[in-house]
Amino acid sequence: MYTLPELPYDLAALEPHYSAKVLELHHDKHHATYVKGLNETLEKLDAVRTSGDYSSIVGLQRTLAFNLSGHVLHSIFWKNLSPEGGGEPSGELGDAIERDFGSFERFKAHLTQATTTVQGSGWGALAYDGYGERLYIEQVYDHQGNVGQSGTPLLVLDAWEHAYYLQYLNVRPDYVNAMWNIINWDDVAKRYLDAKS
Ligand code: MN3
Repeated sequence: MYTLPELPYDLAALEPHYSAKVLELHHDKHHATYVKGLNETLEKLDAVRTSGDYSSIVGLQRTLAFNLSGHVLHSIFWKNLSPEGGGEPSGELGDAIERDFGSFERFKAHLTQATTTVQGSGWGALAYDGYGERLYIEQVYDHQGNVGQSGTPLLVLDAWEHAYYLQYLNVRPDYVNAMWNIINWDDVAKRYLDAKS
């Protein structure tokens, strides 16, 4: 059984950049729905294996990928944010961003654009490719589309309307620009070092 993780800060901790009401709905309703859907899908797949009737397999595999990826992305997203966040990464992560994107400013512009221009619902993400041993940016459709198989997500930005509409209305760029003030670079750097090793 998968469970909904607790937020690592109070609901109002990310204000004014991310409102308590949006955070509450996003975590307690949306993320919780993916966890519930994930557990239900695993139960259904268990029943399929027991019965030997695989007629529903295609839909269930898609639903599994959607809910599992949704759960993983949101679990990372909450920890990628902090009331003490913002600024720029230093150390090995800062060096790798300069190496693979040219500069922090170019990386920031690229990830901002990838997140704000997602068609429909999706995410922008900084990921580490363990095969090429380098960082790259993903533009994710829904929770699981348009991604390579080798990427470990390090920093993820939710571009679904439920992530910002109540606070930023239709202006997705304002939401993405505000998020840079609360990025927890210590968490991103830890994920980078873990992914490398
Ligand atoms: Mn979301």
